[in-house]
Amino acid sequence: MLMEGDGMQGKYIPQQIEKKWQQIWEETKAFETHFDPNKKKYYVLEMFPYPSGNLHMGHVRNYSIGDVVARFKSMQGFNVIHPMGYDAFGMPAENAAIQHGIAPAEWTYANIENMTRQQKELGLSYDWEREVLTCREDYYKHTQNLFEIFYKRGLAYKKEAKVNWCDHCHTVLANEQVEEGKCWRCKNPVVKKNLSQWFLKITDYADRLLADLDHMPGWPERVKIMQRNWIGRSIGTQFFFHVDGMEDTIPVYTTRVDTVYGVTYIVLAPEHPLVEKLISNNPEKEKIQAFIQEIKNQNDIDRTSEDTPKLGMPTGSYAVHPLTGERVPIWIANYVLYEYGTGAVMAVPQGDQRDWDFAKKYNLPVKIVIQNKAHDLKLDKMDQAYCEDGELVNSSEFDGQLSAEARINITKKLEKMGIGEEKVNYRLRDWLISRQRYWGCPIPIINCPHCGSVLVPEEELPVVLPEDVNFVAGATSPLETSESFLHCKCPKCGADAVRETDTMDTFIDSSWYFLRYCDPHNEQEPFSKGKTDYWMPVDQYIGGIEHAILHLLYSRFFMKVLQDEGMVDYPEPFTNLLCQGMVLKDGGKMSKSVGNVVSPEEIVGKYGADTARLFILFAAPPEKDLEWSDQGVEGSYRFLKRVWTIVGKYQELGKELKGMLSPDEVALRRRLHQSIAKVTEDLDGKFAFNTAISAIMELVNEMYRFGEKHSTIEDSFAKELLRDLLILLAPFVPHITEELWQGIGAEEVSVHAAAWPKVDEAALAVDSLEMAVQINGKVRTTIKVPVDMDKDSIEKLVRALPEVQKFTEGKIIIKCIVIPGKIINIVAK
Ligand code: ANZ
Ligand code: ZN
Repeated sequence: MLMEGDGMQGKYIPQQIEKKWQQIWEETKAFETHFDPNKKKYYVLEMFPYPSGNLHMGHVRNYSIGDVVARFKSMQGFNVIHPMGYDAFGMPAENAAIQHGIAPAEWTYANIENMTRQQKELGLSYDWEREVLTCREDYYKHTQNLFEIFYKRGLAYKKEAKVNWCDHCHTVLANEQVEEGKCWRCKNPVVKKNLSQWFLKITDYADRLLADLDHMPGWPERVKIMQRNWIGRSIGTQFFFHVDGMEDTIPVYTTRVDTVYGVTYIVLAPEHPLVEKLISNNPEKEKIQAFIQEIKNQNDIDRTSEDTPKLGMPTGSYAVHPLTGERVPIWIANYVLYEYGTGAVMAVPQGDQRDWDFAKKYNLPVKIVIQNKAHDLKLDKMDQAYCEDGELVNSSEFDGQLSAEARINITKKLEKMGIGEEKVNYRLRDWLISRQRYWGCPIPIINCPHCGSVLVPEEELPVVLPEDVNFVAGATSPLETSESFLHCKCPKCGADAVRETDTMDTFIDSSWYFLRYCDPHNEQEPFSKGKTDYWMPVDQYIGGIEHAILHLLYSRFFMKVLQDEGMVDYPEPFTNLLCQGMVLKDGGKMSKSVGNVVSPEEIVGKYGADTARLFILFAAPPEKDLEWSDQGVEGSYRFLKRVWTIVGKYQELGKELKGMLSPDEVALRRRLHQSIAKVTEDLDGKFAFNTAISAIMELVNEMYRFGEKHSTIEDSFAKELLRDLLILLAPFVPHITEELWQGIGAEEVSVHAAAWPKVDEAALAVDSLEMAVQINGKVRTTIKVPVDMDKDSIEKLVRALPEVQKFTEGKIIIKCIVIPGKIINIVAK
């Protein structure tokens, strides 16, 4: 017996063959792709990494998945584009500069070099000719170009606003980058600051971003749900209350105007501009002002969370209910946000839990206006709000109406009175893109004392990042310290002016990189339409779920704007999206702080890239979390050694030339074609890599069994078997298959240039024969069974036949004798 890992080709030493093939692939430009409108394209893309310094297992998983898809599609005959690049602007580079005095560019390029080497050592089939680095002038020049397009379309504007500020990162953040009140990057609490900042008008696209989600069957449902919730469209009614004894009105927004007769007070956000006026005659004025200050320091998430204690104070003023004429008190409370709706709500304790809690705490009245027959709501029996729809009571002429029709009718009435209308509201806010940091794309704006904000003329782009800056932790934007950068002339009037010193959110860089890959060397424009018309949209995008509402929403927004600009022909960038699961160790996420990190370099060094890839693809379906297992890695390594050995062995066995297959060979060929069918089905859009790999493992086991029984095999079949086995394995383990391919005498120089095998339906067919079934001496029926079926299985089938059950009803089967190939004899009494 041969030892596993040995073969007629010598020992399996992955470190040697992997290096060798990586070099050959690079020299022969094996994965370069070319624009060719005559060929059907396939665009597979993995989210490009931030150059933090080293690949982690999450990267390896991401890239391995993409690489299988790319190689598989390419063997299926598609013109595959599979690019890679780096999301290279960002804070860690700048922090390195502050802490260690290394220039951000130097730090970044060194990391990119190291990570690219690690990627190459994984044998990934990237077209490196298309590499995109967002921090390079040849890229950010076009990012600036796109900003100018947004600006000219009225989609970029500067506004003073209360914004999210991270004191640790020393910059502002977009709403999408605040997670549970904390900075998404450093987890420090976010505070509010009033600053003049640049925004992109993503809210103009809220309805399209929402509506198109309904036509994206290739996206996971949970990502679409997250985006829907983030956009947060609601249909309601906006109308106003008069302030008693004043000219002022208070507009409110409600989705439950059917509850309007249950309003017992009004609540304003502490930031509401009317507050000052309403409290001006209140003797407690100073106390209220102190309270307002306190609330302003609470973040929005805390303020609206169900479990945060509701805090409030009465203003002392009253509003007049427009339908009943009743006077209701006006309060200020933490649970109303200034940025949403009108910053004021009509409070209905019966129908809203927050209002209920608040009313109970501050002894405000509760009125029942929605009744439910099944519940028979009574005030003294309720211990929480009743938030559902129902039938209106205590609601004047609307009594007896159901909530849904009452909403329409009450809105109509308010409309007639000239004080309200139906209103659609979104939770989505405009995208704040200014960052007070250095290592990002400069905003191409010049601030002129006479002309205000002026765009840098297109022909003067890029606005280059200067190098004469000071990185002082906690200082203002470092670009302000560069004299050479700061001072310039206004392009409009020629006066002395200064440049904008904020840089752009790096999520802008990543909102269009997939377009640049289609045309990476274009100096004139970000990309040519001809190129993106052919390559776009991305057919398969692969990345982590953490980008569900950041990068994935921003990129969709960009595509739509560029479509309106006539630069692209598609409304959506990514047709299919796969969100891979996490890589865990001992049940927890691999992380430096926990100390459970397994380094890809170490695994690749010890077992080779093929083993690492195989383990990762085999251990779990791609969307599920994957538990790291050293035994699993060993198992994958052992399997590859088995493949190595069996391929060698079959080359020796394949000598016979009898021109036809023996029954055992027919059975093995059937197994081969079953495997081809299974692997093809599993890879084609399903990404069931783990079950595809098990099918190949079973085939290999079958080959071993055959090899123990026989000393020869029909030569032409041996060739087919080895060829197809290596092709099936090639997308997963590209090096070992390429090496073995050289020995089997195949026509194509590379396994990766071979065509994906077709299933031979004839090989799947199983020869069957007909057998008579005798019961107590009489032939009652016949049965068709495969030739190679064993006696026990035949007996089971026969006992289940309806005829057999009919003729043995009420009797016991004493004997069932199977004479293979002939007859089945049943004796029943
Ligand atoms: C009265 C009412 C009665 C409400 C009831 C609900 C239930 P969505 O669906 O998310 O749009 N609201 C409005 N503006 C607010 C703000 N600035 N801060 C906090 N809450 C605000 O939610 C709309 C509902 O949220 C509105 O409908 C309002 O409360 C509250 F039985 O008005 B409702
Ligand atoms: Zn931060």
